[in-house]
Amino acid sequence: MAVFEGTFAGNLSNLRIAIVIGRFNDLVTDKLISGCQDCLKRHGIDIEPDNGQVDYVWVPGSYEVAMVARQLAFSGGYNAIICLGAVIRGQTPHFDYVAGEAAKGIAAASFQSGVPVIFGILTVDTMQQALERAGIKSNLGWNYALSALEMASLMQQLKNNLPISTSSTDLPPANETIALPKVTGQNVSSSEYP
Ligand code: INI
Repeated sequence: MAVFEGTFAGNLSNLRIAIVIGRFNDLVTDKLISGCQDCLKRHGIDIEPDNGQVDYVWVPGSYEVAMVARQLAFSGGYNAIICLGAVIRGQTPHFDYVAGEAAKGIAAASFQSGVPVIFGILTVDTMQQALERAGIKSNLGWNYALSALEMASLMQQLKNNLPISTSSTDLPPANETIALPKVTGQNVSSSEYP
């Protein structure tokens, strides 16, 4: 029986990471990005957008994060994807819909693609709670980046060491672009989706 565990050491120069960020509540999400970048940088990752190791994708809000994360995951170009957002409870049930769909969508993107997609969506009652988690007390952006590094490392280890072949059709090769289903205007049965 083997033990597999992600590590944070070694040469991470080949690692490619995408960060998907909801612009809604960007007072908070800007700070989560800074936390993420601090962690990645201190693990030797080049965080400059122009240098190709970390890509940044902005979307309107947390509701849209999963859709983009899924597309990035299926592109085969990333070892991990970090989703950042801040959903703050208001007077209406809106919070539950946005937070719920974001969580479900991010889990599905990860599960379907086999690429680690990190859930970095703050779900809180007040702006104060959000800010406390985005830099005032601690910055969870740091933790989300660390989870991405750990999962990228773990998935690589599993890929290299599992005793059974993982080349079956339900796991996309890491370096191969997977065609996303075309929108035809007709109903597409769920079985046609990867
Ligand atoms: N998006 C958030 O990221 N956080 C929120 O708190 C939020 N609230 O409260 O409405 C929010 N709404 C926007 C949503 O994510 C979508 O962008 C919008 O509904 C368009 O699809």
